[in-house]
Amino acid sequence: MADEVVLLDFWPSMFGMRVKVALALKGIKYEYKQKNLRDKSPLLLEMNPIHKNIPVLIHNGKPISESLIIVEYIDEVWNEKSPLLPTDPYQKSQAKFWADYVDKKVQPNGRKIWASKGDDHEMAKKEFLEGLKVLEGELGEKPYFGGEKIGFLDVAFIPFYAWFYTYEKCGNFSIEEECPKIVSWAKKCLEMESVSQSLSDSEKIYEFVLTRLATA
Ligand SMILES: N[C@@H](CCC(=O)N[C@@H](CS)C(=O)NCC(=O)O)C(=O)O
Repeated sequence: MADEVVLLDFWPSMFGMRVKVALALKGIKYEYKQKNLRDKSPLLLEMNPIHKNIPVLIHNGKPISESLIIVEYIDEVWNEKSPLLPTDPYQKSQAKFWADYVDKKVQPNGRKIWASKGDDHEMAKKEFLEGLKVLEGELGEKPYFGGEKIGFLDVAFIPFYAWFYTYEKCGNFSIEEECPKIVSWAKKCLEMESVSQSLSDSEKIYEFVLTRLATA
């Protein structure tokens, strides 16, 4: 029986983009269902009753939530093509550590850059760039965080590139000036169709943020 794969998502979500990149790298066909987060559908509430958020991957009727857990699941289920997590337990722990770092440091500060004002906004800008610089150190001279090939941390972090334009416009800074290696890494990832076709348009994300701020 063919696998039935459904993704519940909302297009600007960096978390949803992670899942799209992972599915594309593995060559998995799936049904994409755009969800309205202001008026949550019975399907979303049924599939993710705990957090009630996207993304949710539904594989043969069974839901999986939380983007990093979903990417790990995809990697385990469809492991023949483009393995993402290293098999070595220590290397695996490190990839997961840094993906968690992205969620704890990059995402909340990035959000505060557009969603806050005054001291909070300034602090977020500073901490966001500090976080990127730490990641730049982790990348070192490697082409990808995963080494010679795209890996788990690359998949976890690359969707933020689609948000860089918004952070730069709202924060009035240049990420390329501050963290040139991160931007070259992102451009290298985007050379892969699986990545470029899975990321939402940066300018549309910025328009979405402006509309959200205007209607908040
Ligand atoms: N930790 C979650 C975060 C998911 C998340 O924050 N999703 C947002 C969209 S970007 C959402 O569904 N928000 C709606 C809500 O929480 O009501 C993950 O990695 O999947």
